Amino acid sequence: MNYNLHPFKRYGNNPILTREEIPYPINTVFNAAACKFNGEYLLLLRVEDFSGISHLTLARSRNGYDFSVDEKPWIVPSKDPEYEPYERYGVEDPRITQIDDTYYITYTAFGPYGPRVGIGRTRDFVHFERVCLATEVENKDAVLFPEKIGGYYVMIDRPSGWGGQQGSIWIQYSPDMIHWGRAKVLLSPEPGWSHAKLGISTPPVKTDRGWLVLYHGVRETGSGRLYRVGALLLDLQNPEKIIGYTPHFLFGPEETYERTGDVPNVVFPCGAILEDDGTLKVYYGAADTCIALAEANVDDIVELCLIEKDLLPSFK
Ligand code: M1P
Repeated sequence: MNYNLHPFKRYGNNPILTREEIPYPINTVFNAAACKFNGEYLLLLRVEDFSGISHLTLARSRNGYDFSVDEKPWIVPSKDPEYEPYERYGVEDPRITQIDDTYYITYTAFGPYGPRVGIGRTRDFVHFERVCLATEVENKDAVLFPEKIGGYYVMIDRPSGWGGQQGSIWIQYSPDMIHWGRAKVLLSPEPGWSHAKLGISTPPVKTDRGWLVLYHGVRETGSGRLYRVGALLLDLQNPEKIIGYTPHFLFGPEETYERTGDVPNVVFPCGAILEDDGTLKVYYGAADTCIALAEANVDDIVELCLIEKDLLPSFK
């Protein structure tokens, strides 16, 4: 049987947001979290200012394609002494997970000691409350599962450089969203398209065949890093168990806006919305300079994870 190994279709009017659409002067806008709230599509944009520091600003849409950006930033580096030393250089790369009536936002808190995972929450996208800095430094690309599993909140993250392994994806648990532990490696870089490092891209989407997560894989080339996207399928009851995996990338930089920018050859999804008809809308930063959208049928991605399960990483 012939499978389409690259199931994503780019939106015809990409990029959907560039710095021209931000109502105040900025350098770049990229890597946006996504969710639906009160019948609207929301993007939480990573906006980098001219000093190189990032903050987060909301954009809103009725159809998921045409967005208008709020007049002012929403989440900026904290002045609270508990957070300030760790967010001094910016808040970056958010992801949103709805758990019951609360929207949790994981983000990279970046400061002089390195990146840490921050968690905050909102119920109305007006008030934002920081919950904790969930990890120590050299950790980022964190996503939360949309429900407790076995009585625990579950997070996937990417600590780097520990145990001699660079850039593996890990999983850990918390009883209260503050204290995290029982950390284990989920997936490590393998030779090939993602040999240099991995990171989870989008929060887990529940399907009847498993938790679907998109991840990015990085290849070091003679011309710099190449960021592309693959998929993982995790067991619904035991998300430490990988039940499907694409050993090849599903989506990578091809268009000029993905090939050219502040950091060339990067597609970096942080948000995915599953529509009722099975379309997965994936919002991604392109070349660390703008935001674009690609869509695929969720079953096609799940199928690709499952047909090649014989190629599951050897440690599983
Ligand atoms: O420049 C590409 C990406 O590089 C970093 O991602 P990661 O640490 O996962 O490799 C981040 O700075 C990210 O924001 C950026 O898009």
